[in-house]
Order: sequence, then structure tokens, then C-alpha cells
Amino acid sequence: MTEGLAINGERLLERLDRFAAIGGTDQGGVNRQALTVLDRQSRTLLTELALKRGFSVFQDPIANLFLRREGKNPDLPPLLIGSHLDSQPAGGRFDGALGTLSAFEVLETLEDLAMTTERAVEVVAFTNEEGCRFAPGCMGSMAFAEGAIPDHWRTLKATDGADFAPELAATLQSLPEAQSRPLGFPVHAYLEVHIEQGPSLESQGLPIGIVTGIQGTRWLEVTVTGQTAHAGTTALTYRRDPMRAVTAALAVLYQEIMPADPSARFTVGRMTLSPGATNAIPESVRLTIDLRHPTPERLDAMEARVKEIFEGEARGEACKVMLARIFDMAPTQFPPALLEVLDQAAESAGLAAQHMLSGAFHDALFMNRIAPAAMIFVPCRDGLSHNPAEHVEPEHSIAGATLLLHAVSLLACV
Ligand code: HGY
Ligand code: MN
Ligand code: MN
Ligand code: MN
Repeated sequence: MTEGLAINGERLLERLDRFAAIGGTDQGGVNRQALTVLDRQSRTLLTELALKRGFSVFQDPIANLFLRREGKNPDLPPLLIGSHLDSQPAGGRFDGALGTLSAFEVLETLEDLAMTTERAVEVVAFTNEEGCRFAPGCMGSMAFAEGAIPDHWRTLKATDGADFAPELAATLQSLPEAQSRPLGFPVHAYLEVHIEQGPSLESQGLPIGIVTGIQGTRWLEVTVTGQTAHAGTTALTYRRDPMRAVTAALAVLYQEIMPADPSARFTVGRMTLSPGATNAIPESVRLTIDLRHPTPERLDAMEARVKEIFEGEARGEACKVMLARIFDMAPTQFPPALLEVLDQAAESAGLAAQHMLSGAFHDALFMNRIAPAAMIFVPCRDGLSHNPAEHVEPEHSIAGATLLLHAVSLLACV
């Protein structure tokens, strides 16, 4: 019986403000990157709030954080609800935090209403979903789903020069109250509330999206190497200038990939020239490329085209080129049976909803490999995200958490 079930909206909105202050920026956004002191502060605050409510707190070897409310039968795999707390460097206050805090609000409401659940319900905050400070993204959910931390992650360098292993160790040590638990365990189902990070719900005036799947993502790192030389004395015929090769290649790819295919996404997010002197031709140019598409075949074709164009332009400039794939997320479809539960929950919550695909990747993608997973989207203003101006109307934050509560009561309550 879920009719009339409601969360404490005031408490959720207050929490969102409180967490937004951790790493808050002058532009009203958040810079709380993974495994930083600020990330640890947000995890400590969530842990304190959970312990106050009598929930138990765990963290696993990749620092995924779990807050557990017991059910009738402790041996049953728990229902997992959550998202992430880490943010983009120029992030907004809702990406990740809304899902994690909505999940915590549901746990508190179950407690307030003294609702008995058949199985435990656990809130999870996955480590490093954004993959900005340390690539790849979704580190926590990937390691959880695969039951292992890839060896090469231990020697990763952060964009700010820090080393992964000590940052992870410091993050784990920063939560002495959390009990440790092994990586990965059986999960009944996983649900994640998230902002849409696109314009479609807002343009249709809808409060809820029920996410049917997530498109594929591939991250490439391209390094073009030529010869550094004097900017003033080196004529064109003597140059082996990687920047000329890169700009020629990007001119082709920006003109070609997205205009030719409305579902394709091609983004260069980071570029480093070295040695980085104003009056020296660069020796090398390193750049990241983020490719997205709903179909793996098109992703393959896009990646092949990027390789072909960069190799051609580098050759023309007598430069060398290296391409590495640093992140590969195949598209995923969420199970129809779980989508039906969300449809039912939207009905009982009296919320208009539509089914839709996610253009952004999420932890739910990896969770869907080991348990039924699904997502609830809420609109964000102008569809803007990964931007300090990211904004969600209070009633939409409340709608997302309310739908999650109805879905949890359908899935886990007796
Ligand atoms: O990049 C993504 O799709 C996610 O928002 N981190
Ligand atoms: Mn996110
Ligand atoms: Mn994000
Ligand atoms: Mn996510």
C-alpha cells in the first residue's frame, strides 16, 4: 500500500543546501572532486547523519560508502539506492548529490514511518563517478560490479598531480566510524535518482523521466608528438608542429561527426601542450576525446574515424600519434520488469512520467551488469549540467525522492 506515502521535502532541500556548501563555488556550483578533502567532508557528514538515525555504515576497498537500514530478513540481498557525491571541477549542486540525498531521505522516511521492509535497504555513494580528477569515471560502481580494483588504477595520477593510492588510503582512513566490507555483494536491485542533464523533460513540462537505458561512452587519449623548436626562427618547411596536425584533425572531426548524426556526441574536454612555452613550437599535444552514441557500431565507426584522421594529419606533419582508449562503457538497457515497478510507483505517487534514454553515463550502468537496475530522472533548468548554474526546481527534487520512496515500498516493504 503506497498511496499517500511522502518524504520530508523540507529536510531534503535543507540537506541539498548543506552538501552544496561543501566545495561550494562563487558561481553557486560545486567543486568537490573525487578523493579530495572536500569529498571526504561530504562522506563524513553523511556518515554522521546516518549514525544519528541508527543506520550502520560501511565502506569497501574502493571507498564506496554504504548506509544500511535493517529489514526483517538480514540474509536477503539488500535493495540498493543511491548515486555519487563527487562532482565535476565546475559542477552543479545536484549532479550526484540529488540521488544520494534522495536515497538517504527515503531511508529516513522509512525510519520515521517505522515501515518494516522484507530486506535491508542500503544507500550507496559510489566513488569517483565523474572521472575528472582520476579517469575513468564510475570507478566505484565498476569495481563493485567487477569485484576487483584494476591493478593499473593504483598508479594513476590525478589532474592535480596527486597519486591515486595515497588519496584512496586517506579517504578510507578519514572514516574510522565506517566498518569495512569486501568489494561487491549480492544486490536485489539498484535504483538511482539523477538529474536528466538534458532539456527534454523540462521542454515537455514533465517532472519525471523513467530511464530505459544509457547510451555508450568511450574516452580516448590522443598524443601527437613532433619536434619542439624556436617559434621565431623555424620556417614552415622545417617544422614538425603537433599543434598544426591536431587543429587540422579537429577541424575535420568537429565538422563531420555531430552534424552528420544527431545522436553522436564528440567532445574535446582537455588539451595539454608541452613544454608549454610561448616562444617554442610544442613538442607534444595531449587531448581527451569523449565519444557517445546509443549504438556500439556507430561508436566503433566514430572511433575508427578519429584514428584515421589523426593518423593522416600527423603523417602530413611528420609527427607521431598515439591513441589510447581509457574508458569504454557499452550501452545498457534496464530490465522492463523494474521499469514497470517505476511506472506503478509513478502512478501511486500521482506523478506524470515518460520513458527515456540517458545521454549521460551513470553508476546504474555498471550496477545493471550484476543486478536489475533502473533510474529516475528529474528535469534541470535549460537541461544544463556539468556547469555551476545547474538548477533543479524544489518540487522536482521532491518528486524524484517521492517516486523513489514509492518504488522502494513496492520493492522492499512487507
Ligand atoms: O559524463 C557523464 O556522462 C556523467 O555525468 N559523469
Ligand atoms: Mn552524475
Ligand atoms: Mn556528472
Ligand atoms: Mn551518475
